[in-house]
Amino acid sequence: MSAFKQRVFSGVQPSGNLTLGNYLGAIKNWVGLQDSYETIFCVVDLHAITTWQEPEVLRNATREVAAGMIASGVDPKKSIIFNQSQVSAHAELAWIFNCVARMGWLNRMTQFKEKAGKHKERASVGLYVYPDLMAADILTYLATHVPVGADQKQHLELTRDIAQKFNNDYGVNFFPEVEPLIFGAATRVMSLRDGTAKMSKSDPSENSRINLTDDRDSIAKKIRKARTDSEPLPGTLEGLEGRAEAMNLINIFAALSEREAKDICQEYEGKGFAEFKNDLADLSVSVLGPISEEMSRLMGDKSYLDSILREGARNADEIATPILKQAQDIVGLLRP
Ligand code: AQP
Repeated sequence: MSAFKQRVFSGVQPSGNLTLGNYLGAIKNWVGLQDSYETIFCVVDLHAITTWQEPEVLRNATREVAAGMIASGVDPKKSIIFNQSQVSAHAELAWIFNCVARMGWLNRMTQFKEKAGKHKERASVGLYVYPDLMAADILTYLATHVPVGADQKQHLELTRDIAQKFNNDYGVNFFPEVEPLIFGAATRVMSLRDGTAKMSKSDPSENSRINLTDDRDSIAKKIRKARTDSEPLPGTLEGLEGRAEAMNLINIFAALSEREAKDICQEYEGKGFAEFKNDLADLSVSVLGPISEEMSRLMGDKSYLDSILREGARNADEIATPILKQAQDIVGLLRP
């Protein structure tokens, strides 16, 4: 039995509209964890500023991500919901981790390579050390489980490396080995325009993604316009090999309907995409429509959202600060 309390931590950046990828890969999965773990969910605004954000847009997006979590079923009475910059322990522990992590480890991070692109000398230093801050987000709560999409697996491995090196360097068993929770039928939702690219908030094409703020009409239109091939649907998962767009839509269908992808294949065997997309559009609208409407209602009540974030930050700080202090003591930082 682990000496660590079972605690879940996860976050989303307020770097644009929440997407169906954020919902199926992360937020939807958080909802069911609230009854079996102590759960802490964070709007990671310090991560968002690793790439330029217009200040007023960032403030709005921070509230909107909180609204998206609540509208999706994250319950402020069961979970701590707050934004990262209100709890200074994240940034303080991240500095210690900047001194623990090795350049060679960060050089291997594929997300930095993808986001910095060809001009990495022009990327912010913050973007480079993003995984150290993510490790601090998790470990300043001694969280044991982290529900994320498949794209975050490498960063969670780095979090484990940092925890292990810290424990080894200082001869302690202070930070736990965190476990990624990557589950659901759509752990990597792909762009609706290109089945080989991840659906992302920052994709310049609006039609590449479904935003959680999209109204019912836009959701249905984007699904109907989604890129596909000209073959009928196969009856098995093997038949989806080499058909990235078809596989993506089947996975989205399975995740939204909470069914197995193989059963969806069986049901639509030999059918064309027009019929399948009609059904997927109806399903998407029935699941996402109410979330979008609740988000817009919540966005009309900013003082309620701010009170949730304030209260959440107070509760998060109560857990994080004593843990940070212990880490500082272990390192030898004097606080007389
Ligand atoms: N396409 C996706 N499929 C499955 N899961 C996804 N996640 C993001 N995109 C997908 C998961 O959502 C959580 C929050 O992600 P994030 O906002 O912190 O960062 P990200 O992964 O960089 O998301 P985006 O949408 O791609 O943002 P931008 O465009 O700003 O970089 C994570 O658990 C992530 O796995």
